[in-house]
Amino acid sequence: MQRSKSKSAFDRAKGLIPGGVNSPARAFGGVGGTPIFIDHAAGPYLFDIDGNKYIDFIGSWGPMILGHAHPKVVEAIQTTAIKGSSFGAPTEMESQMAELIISMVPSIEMVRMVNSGTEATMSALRLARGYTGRDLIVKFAGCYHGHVDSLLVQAGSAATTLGVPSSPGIPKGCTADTIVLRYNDIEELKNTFNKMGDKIACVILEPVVGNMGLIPPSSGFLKELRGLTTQFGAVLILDEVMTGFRLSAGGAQQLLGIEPDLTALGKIVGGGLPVGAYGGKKEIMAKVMPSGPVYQAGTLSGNPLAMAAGIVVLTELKKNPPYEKLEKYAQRLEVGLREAAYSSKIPHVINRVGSMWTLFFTSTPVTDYDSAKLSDTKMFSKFFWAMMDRGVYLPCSQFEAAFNSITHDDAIIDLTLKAARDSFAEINS
Ligand code: KE4
Repeated sequence: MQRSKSKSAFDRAKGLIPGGVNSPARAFGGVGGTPIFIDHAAGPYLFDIDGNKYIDFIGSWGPMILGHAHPKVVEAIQTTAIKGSSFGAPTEMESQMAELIISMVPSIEMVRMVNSGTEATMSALRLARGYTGRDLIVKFAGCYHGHVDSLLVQAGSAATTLGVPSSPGIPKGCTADTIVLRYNDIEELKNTFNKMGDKIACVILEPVVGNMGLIPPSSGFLKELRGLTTQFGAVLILDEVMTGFRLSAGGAQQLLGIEPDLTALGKIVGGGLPVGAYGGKKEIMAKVMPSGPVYQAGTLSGNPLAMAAGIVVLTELKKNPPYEKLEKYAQRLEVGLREAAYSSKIPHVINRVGSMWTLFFTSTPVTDYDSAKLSDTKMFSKFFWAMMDRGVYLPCSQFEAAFNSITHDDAIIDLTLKAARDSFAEINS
């Protein structure tokens, strides 16, 4: 495949935008080469500016569960836009969106719209600290919750694994109250709570991880976490920016039977427009300004266009739940990928929950960040480009999850498996 137009577009962009992209995840840093520049998309397909067509397994990193350019979403945005795009004043669409979210996510009794997943998690953290009057927060190494200062940390050397900033520009003070633990490590969790549970404001985690590649919670981990947070009066925040409305209509929490105190949402809730949300128990949400003292605001929060797109998508997911179909097709893909990798004698692990999955190039089970990092990223990159050249666009990093949409049907799965068989053979030659 020739991609000369993307190459020159990238050269142009690099002189204008840091790294040529408006988000690092798109820069192909994990696989090398030039990112493709997109002209348009439809259903399961992306079309780049060189006229190449790809089966898309990124789906805008999660939002496109109904496929790209869904007619109902397009129509909702068009008809709303002619009435004005933003007023800075309340509209009834915001209440309609709130009613939808509350009806679909059982633990959410009240919700506030924001403009990104980052804003959702940042606001939920501030609310948990304001509600409990405590400062310490717990996160897990490898989980990503957006570019929130206090969550851009790596495990520190201190015995309590207090966080140290993982980016320049973040003062030590911002992460000094962040404890970083190992995902799925129940013992470490228990020890931490027994040591300082009464000082912990909240625990935030991805209930099913997408940002280390796909990692499911081990059995008992979430239940233990719920028990400890309840016992010590800490707020349990589930970051469902990726998993919300994807793993079931009520997200990972409904699929796995865990009831958090607060939930952060994003991606699907905006139908591809910039939307985030955080919500949970009324008693906690009532602390958010102007009903309470915890400040949070946003010029474009709940804007009509984003509400229109999100309402269409959530309504569709509620009325015609696609989850059995998503499971059926994704399972077929998983089995086919295993067979293809196996017959090429390539060490691999596939982690999957519903329509989120990751093919790791490793022979070690992937259960946390350390085990994920044992993967052979060079093999991943070779596979990524072999698939690209066969018209399949995987997430451009070993440490990201792939996302199927309802348009990734049998025919698409067949095309993907054919490309995978040939790609495994190529990289193994
Ligand atoms: P945004 O601020 O990017 O809308 O959401 C941040 C966020 C929060 N929580 C979870 C679990 C997330 O996965 C994300 C964002 N996900 C990345 C993909 N790993 C978005 C891609 C990007 O940063 O460009």
